Amino acid sequence: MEKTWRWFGRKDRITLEMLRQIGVEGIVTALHEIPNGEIWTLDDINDLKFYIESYGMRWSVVESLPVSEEIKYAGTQRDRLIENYKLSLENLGKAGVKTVCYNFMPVLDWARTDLKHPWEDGTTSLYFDYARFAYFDIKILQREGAEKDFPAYILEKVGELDKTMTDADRHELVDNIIVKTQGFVNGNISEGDKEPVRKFKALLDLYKGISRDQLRENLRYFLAAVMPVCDKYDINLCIHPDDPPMREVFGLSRIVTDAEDIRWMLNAVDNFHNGLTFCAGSLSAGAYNDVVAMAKEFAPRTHFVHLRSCNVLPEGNFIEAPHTGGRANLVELIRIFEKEGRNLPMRVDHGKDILGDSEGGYNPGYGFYGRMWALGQVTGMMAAVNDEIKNNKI
Ligand code: DNO
Repeated sequence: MEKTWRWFGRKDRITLEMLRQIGVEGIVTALHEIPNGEIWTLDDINDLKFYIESYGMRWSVVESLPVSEEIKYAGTQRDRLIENYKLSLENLGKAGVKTVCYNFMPVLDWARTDLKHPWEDGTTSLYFDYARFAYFDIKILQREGAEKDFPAYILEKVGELDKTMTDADRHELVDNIIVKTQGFVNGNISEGDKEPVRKFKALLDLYKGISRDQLRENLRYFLAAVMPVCDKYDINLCIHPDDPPMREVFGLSRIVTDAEDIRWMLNAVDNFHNGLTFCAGSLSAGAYNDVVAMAKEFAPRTHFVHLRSCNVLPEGNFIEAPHTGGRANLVELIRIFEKEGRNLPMRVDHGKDILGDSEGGYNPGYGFYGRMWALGQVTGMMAAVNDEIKNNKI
């Protein structure tokens, strides 16, 4: 696999010079300053591409070319926005940037409740606490009917939390769930927004009455529309699984959560260019996902790999584990994807915050030392696996 790194553009404090020194071969990035739905011009793409190349690396993957909410809920502007998406894809194709990651999660991209969950060794990692998530939904968003979506033991915990949560705690929870984890990935809510909760509720309202089947149909419609451009330029479009892989969040369906969902979306538009970002971290957060079996099944349609692992905890919680642990079994995944033989771009996904990362002002999960440490570990695993392959041991 090609060792890549998610880099947030020229403003990123982690420079391309630093990345080259730690063995990074390709860059994963986006035109982060372009608002969702607008066209990525060939000039803007080339400008960033040449900058990356001037450091001896290539722009391997776009993460993400965001799909506008209107495309996901089939609003009146859907076809115009799909045309824009196609033009952006075409420009990427012309520039030779040919792996494009996106997701189809309504309103909220990935979800975490705690950004600095402490480990005994003094490091921290990202964490999902189901009761705190329910607290946000029921007590802060005050979403109609939210109580019905949670089991009794969680409702009990929400009641307990309500007795102890301070205003500052509530503020932090809002920040963690809909601001700090979102601004840099999808732009629906950004840091500095005055009333994030109100804005968020308005976005959720746009999806009222959209069933799971309808959302699936909207994904199929989008894929069918963009595939001819992908075919023409040989672009591998690869959907990111829903993170966490829950079938419903805030009353809205999620449609890329397990093997059955992925099978459905690959068959809905059965084209090699309609593929998957195999995010081992997202998938391993679902106890029902056998991540290794999924990798075996979907490797032929995987175009991009995110290596990370989770531990599923009781009561619907999960924690991001070190890359050598957790339930994803990264060694076995590396065997599967290396044997695929397509030099798939791979990035270590989030790292733990170590050695002062948490004071570094990085996007949550994207510190420097933690990810560098993980990349070192994965580089070692890859070397061992490639030795196994070379010597016919596997
Ligand atoms: C979080 C990321 C996601 C991912 C997008 C892809 O760290 O894994 O935000 O980039 O969902 O579209």
